[in-house]
Amino acid sequence: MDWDSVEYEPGQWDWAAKQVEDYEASGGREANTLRDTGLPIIIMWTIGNKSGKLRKVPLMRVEHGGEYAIVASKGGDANHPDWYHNLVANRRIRIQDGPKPLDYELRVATGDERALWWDRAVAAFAPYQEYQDKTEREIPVLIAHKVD
Ligand code: F42
Repeated sequence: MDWDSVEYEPGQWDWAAKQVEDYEASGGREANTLRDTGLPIIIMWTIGNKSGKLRKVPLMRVEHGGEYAIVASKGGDANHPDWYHNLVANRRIRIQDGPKPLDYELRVATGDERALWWDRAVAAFAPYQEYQDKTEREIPVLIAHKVD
């Protein structure tokens, strides 16, 4: 995956796009929490499955043993976030959790693995449970592991 050759297109939610901009500009030293919660975030890179453009998405940091949960909550919206469809089409992503983005590959968490990671996700960010309670859809959880 040659990320450098892909054009970046910021998302429609200005506050999230601004967080990406500020995080990158400071190498992750600033804009690294969700608003004033003090809870850490990461930046995920995906390729748009329709546009072919680079999409950068701030997400809560749910990390365990070098792996990360990607929780497609969108605040408990009735629909999956747009970027979720990119992940279904292409499992290769980048995650920036510090000074530079690194390469990861995703698997969809199901059964016991999903239950385990869901508990980790809620421990990191309690509102995920409220989001799940208010939507009919099961919030997708994907696990990212490091690749070279
Ligand atoms: N969202 C979460 O779902 N989970 C989190 O843990 C989370 C944490 C978080 C922390 C900080 C922060 O600033 C934001 C946070 N968000 C979290 C919000 C997250 O960053 C996204 O803004 C949110 O999930 C909505 O994502 P979205 O892709 O649905 O955004 C829409 C509004 C959007 O901008 N869409 C783009 C657009 O231009 O309309 C398209 C994005 C895209 O990837 N398009 C694909 C393409 O080909 O380019 C096509 C996708 C398709 O439909 O097939």
